[in-house]
Amino acid sequence: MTQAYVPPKVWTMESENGGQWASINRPDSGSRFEQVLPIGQHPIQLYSMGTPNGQKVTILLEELLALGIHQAEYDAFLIKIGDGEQFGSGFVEVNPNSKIPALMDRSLASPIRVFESGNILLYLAEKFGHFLPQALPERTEVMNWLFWLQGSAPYLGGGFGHFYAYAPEKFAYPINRFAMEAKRQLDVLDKQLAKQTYIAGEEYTIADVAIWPWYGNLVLGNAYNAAEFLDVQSYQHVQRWAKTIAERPAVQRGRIVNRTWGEAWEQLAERHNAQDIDRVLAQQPK
Ligand SMILES: N[C@@H](CCC(=O)N[C@@H](CS)C(=O)NCC(=O)O)C(=O)O
Repeated sequence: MTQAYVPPKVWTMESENGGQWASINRPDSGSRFEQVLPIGQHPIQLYSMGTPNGQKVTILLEELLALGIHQAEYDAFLIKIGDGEQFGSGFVEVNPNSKIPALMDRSLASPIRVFESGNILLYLAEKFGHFLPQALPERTEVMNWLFWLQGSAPYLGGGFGHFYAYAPEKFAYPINRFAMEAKRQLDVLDKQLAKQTYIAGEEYTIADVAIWPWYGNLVLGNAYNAAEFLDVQSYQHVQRWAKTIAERPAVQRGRIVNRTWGEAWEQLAERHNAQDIDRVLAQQPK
């Protein structure tokens, strides 16, 4: 057995821990350098990256545009979180928590900043009046699942994904703990989706938009190289739901925005108009 770790009386940061994201992590917040964020021509300015949290917002924006809502036109600028761009003064003004995604709504006389991806989904759904039912019981069920996702995904990403895919070494204790939790969460979703087409009922809502980039990508084998390890095939209702959503044109468009890895046809660093996405998707092999 390796020597047990004995915590010191007071924790201090002694060195980088070597994990994939180690160089950007520090125990303090706030801006680290001066930065002016670019502003494009559209009312909505998004500063993001094509991680699951980023995909939530670009998928919803593309869904709104697919409904013909031109006011949802947006510029999506890439924030390279691996290079620490979220710690620039401009980004910190939009999100003091230094995490993507962050959005500025410049359609108003006094622009509004919106951060936290779940809140951005809620803001856009309310602003444009789509993907969130108005009646209290149905709306509450959507919010139940939106909050569920915001509370649960950190165990999948920061817990399971971190220790299984990104940590400098494989440690049994956290991998066992978070694999169990990830599978428990998948079972929650599977039981819910056994009863109905979408997460919150028969209607596709922002709850699905929030959950798919995390748990949909996971069961489709697009996250952490963990499909076999977590036996994702066994969650048949989540599989059915994930595939149905993956077929939506707006999902296929939104998932590639601010993404700079994967196949060439899934990478679009910045989006300023619909043709930017069309051009990339046209490279997809038939
Ligand atoms: N609760 C936040 C989480 C956002 C988040 O964790 N973003 C990650 C990328 S997916 C990030 O910006 N990480 C950069 C960092 O931690 O410095 C949300 O839902 O918006």
